[in-house]
Amino acid sequence: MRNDWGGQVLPHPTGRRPFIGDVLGTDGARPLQSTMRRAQGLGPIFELKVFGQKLVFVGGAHLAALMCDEARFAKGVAPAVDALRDYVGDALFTAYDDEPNWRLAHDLLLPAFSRSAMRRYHPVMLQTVRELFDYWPSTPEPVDVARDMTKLTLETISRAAFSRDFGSFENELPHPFVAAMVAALKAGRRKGMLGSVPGGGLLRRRIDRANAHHVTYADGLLDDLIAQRRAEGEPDERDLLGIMLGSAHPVSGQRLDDLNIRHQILTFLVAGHETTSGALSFALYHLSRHPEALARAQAETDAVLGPDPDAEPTFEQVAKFRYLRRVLDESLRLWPTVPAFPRTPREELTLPTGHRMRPGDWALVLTAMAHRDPAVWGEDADEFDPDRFLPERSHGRLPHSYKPFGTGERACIGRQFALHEAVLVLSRVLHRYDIAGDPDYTLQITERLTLMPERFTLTLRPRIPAASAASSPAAVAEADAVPDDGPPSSGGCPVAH
Ligand code: MNH
Repeated sequence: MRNDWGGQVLPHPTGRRPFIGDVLGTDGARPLQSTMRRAQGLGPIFELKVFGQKLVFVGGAHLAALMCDEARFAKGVAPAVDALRDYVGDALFTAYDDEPNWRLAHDLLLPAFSRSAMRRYHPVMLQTVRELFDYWPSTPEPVDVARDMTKLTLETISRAAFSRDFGSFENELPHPFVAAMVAALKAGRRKGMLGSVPGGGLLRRRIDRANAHHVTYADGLLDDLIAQRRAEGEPDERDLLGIMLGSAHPVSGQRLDDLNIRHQILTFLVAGHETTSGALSFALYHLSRHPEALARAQAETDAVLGPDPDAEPTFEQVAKFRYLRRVLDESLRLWPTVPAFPRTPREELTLPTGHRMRPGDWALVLTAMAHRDPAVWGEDADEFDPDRFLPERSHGRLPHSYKPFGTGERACIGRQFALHEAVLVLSRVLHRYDIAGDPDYTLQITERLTLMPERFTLTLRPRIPAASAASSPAAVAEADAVPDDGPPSSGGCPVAH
C-alpha cells in the first residue's frame, strides 16, 4: 500500500534524521514498547519514519474508535502482514479485503468457530490441561509460565486443527515442525522490516535461501497430511482440516483448494497459540500481583467446581466463571497480545485532527495505547481492575474502545476458541494450585509476533479447594445468574464488533 498521506507530516518524536528518519531511538528488539514511550505527548495520531517507510499510529481511544467504523474504514494490510503472504498466501489473516478466498474461507469456517462449535473442542482442551498437570513438577519449584502456556495452547490448537500431537509435554525442544514454522515466520518478519532499507532486495533473497529448507519441510508435512486425509475418503468433521476438506459453500458450491487449506492450517497454528498463551500468562502475572483478585478468582473456581481438585468444568460451566472472564478481559486490555491492527479508509476523508486520509493510506490502531487512554478508562487506566468489565461499569463506555480481537468482519475468528480455552485453563489451574510469583520479578515483555511476559515464573503448591461454596456466597450468586446455555450476551454473531 502506498501510505504517503499526500505528503502530510504527522507529529513525530524529536531527533528525526535525513535518510534514516526516526530509526535511532527505536529498540529493534522491543519496537512496540519503545514506540509507546516515544509517543508520549504526540497526541492521538503520530508517525515514525523508518528509512522510506512511513508508519502511522493511532493511540487515542476516540480516533481509534472512529477507525473501527466499518462504513468508513476497512482492514489495511501493513508491511509486517504483507511479508507473511510469502508463507501463508491469501489465508484468512493475510488476505486482502477484496480477495475472493477471504470471503470463501470466512463463510466456510465461521460455523467451525461459533460458540456452540466449542463443544467439540472442549474435551481436547480438558485433555491438554491434564497433560500440563502431569508435566508440572510435583514439588514446589518455579515453572516458566510463558513456556508452559505455549506448550499447552500449541497442543490444543494442533489437535483441534488437524488432530496432530506435537509432543510438547514430552520434549524440552519444540517439535521440528514447530521449529521450522517459527523460523519461517521470523524470516518473514525480518523481510517485512527490510521494505525500504537500501539493499533490501538482496538481503531478502538471502533470507529466502537460508530459510528454504524450513519452508519445504513444514509445507511438505502439511501437504502429506492433507493428501492422506483426502485418500481416506469422505472427510468427517473431526477437526478444522476435516471441515475444510468436506465443506462447500452453501450458495456457490465452491471449495477451498489444497494449497489454500495448507495456508489456513498454518495460519490457525500461528494465530491460535502464542496469542492465547500470552493472554493466559499475563492473566497469571496480574493475579500473582493482586492477592485480593486471586482470592476472588479462586473462590469462584470453588463455587463452580466444588471441593475436588481434580474436578473438570463441563462445557456449560465454563460460561459461569464470570470473574475469571473479567480477569482475562482486563489482562487483554492492559497488554493486548496482538497490540495493533491496520485500518485504511474506504474513501478519502478528513480526520478530526485535520489530517486527510485517502484509500491506500493506512494507520495502525495501537490498542496497547488506546486501551489505556484516560479519557475512556479514567486516571487509573494503568491499574489492573477486572471489575471495570462489570456490566454496570461497562455501560455507557465509548463503543469500540476495547478491541483486543480487532474489529468488524476481519476481527478474530478464533475469539470464542481463545476465550473458552483461556477461561477453562485458568479455572483448572487456580482451583488446583496456589500460585506465587517471585516478589523480585519486574514485568518484562518480549515482542515476538505477539507480546509475552519474559522470564516470569510461578511456584505452584497443591491447593485444597474450599469445602463449602458457602465460603463465597458472592461467587455462587454470580455463577448461578448465568443460564446453562452460556453467558447472557452469547446470542447473535460470534464475532466481536
Ligand atoms: Mn486471532 C485475527 C487477536 C486467538 C485466528 N486475531 C485477529 C485479529 C486480532 C486477533 C487483533 C485482527 C488482526 C487484524 O485486523 O489485522 N487472536 C487474537 C488474540 C487471541 C487470538 C488476542 C487470543 C487471546 N486467533 C486466535 C485463535 C485463532 C485465531 C485461537 C484460531 C484458532 N485471528 C485468527 C484468524 C484471524 C485473526 C484466522 C484473521 C481473521 C480474518 O481476517 O478473517
